[in-house]
Amino acid sequence: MRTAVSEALFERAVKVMPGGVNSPVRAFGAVGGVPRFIKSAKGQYIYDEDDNRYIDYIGSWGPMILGHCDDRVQEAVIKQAENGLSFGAATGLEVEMAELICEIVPCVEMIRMVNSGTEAVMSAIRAARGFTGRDKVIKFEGCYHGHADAMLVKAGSGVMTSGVPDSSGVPEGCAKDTLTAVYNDIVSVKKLFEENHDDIACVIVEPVAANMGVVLSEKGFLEALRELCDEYGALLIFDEVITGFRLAIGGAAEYFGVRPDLVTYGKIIGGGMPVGAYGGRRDIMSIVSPLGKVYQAGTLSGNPIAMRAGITQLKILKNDPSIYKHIALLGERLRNGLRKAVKEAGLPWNITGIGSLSCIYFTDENVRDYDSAKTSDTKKFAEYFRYMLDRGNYIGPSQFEALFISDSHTEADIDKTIKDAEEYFGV
Ligand code: HOZ
Repeated sequence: MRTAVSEALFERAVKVMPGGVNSPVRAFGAVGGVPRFIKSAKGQYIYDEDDNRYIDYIGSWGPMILGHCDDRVQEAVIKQAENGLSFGAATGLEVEMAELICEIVPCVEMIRMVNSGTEAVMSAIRAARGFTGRDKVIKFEGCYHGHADAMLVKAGSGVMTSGVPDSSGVPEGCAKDTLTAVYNDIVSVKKLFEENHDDIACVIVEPVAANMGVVLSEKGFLEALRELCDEYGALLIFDEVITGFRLAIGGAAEYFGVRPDLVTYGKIIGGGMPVGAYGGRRDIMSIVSPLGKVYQAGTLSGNPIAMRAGITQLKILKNDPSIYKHIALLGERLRNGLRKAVKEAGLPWNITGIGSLSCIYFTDENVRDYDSAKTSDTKKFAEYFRYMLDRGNYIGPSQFEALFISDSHTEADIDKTIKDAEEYFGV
């Protein structure tokens, strides 16, 4: 595979950007080799600067549910751009987007647009603290909620491969109110509530933990969180940056039938444009400025191009439930194929996933939390990653990321990926 142009770009990049990238995982530090510099994408494929084509299993980390460059979304964005790129003033598009999300997701009665998942989480936590008058937040080890100071405690995603569980540069004061519990272990949450019962503002959780690989919430776990929050007067926040509008049109809240008080969204609602949002119960959201005393603002929030892209994709998803069936079937096909491959090769590796999200762990442990996810042999993952990449399969360059499937993927794509994996495993 040709990599000369990517290599040359990386050489220039490291001189002017930390690690040569704008987001750590992209540097391929966890897997080795040169990061591929991507030039374009269409449907299920991405193309790098050396003109290599890959089946893309990242999909911009989730938002490209329809696939890249969907004609309908592209046309809507181009048309919208003719009217201006940013106004810093109220627009009808923001109203349309808010109405659409409130209609699709019953637990969202009011919503505020921001520019990223990080910002959404940061703001939702501030609203939860303002509403409850409490400071402490419970998060789960291995869950990633963006890079706001208070969330960089035992975080997932790139933090997990950095070898440092907590980021440097976070003042002790910012992290002291962040309590960490064990994913899928309700006893660990109960204990924190008992020790801090009047002080906990909220519990924030990824309803499917998709930043330590893909770890499913076990039956009853989310329900038990709901009950504990109710018992102790704390708010339940679902971080649906990855699951929102992907697991089902109403996200994980709909899929699992558990109603959070607040929900956070990221890139998915922008159809690939930089967006985030937080929303939920009307009484809680009414505390947000200018209605209430919790301040939060942003010039680019509700940006018209991002709104247009997001509205277009969301409407397509809302009107065509077959998309969810298709991506879930392909996810199942991939997981079954990989399971068969490792079984035939006599290997004990674990394949996890749900719907269009999947992961392969190089461990024989049942992965259900941060500690078990960490037992995966990341060196083996790196070798597997490079093998698959060289054969045109672009999966996340870290053990602790999810693999995403779009509506543009086909059975033939999935079968090619399975065949490459079979070869790698020596089947
Ligand atoms: N931390 C992101 C995935 N969970 C990666 C973002 C990126 O590199 O674009």
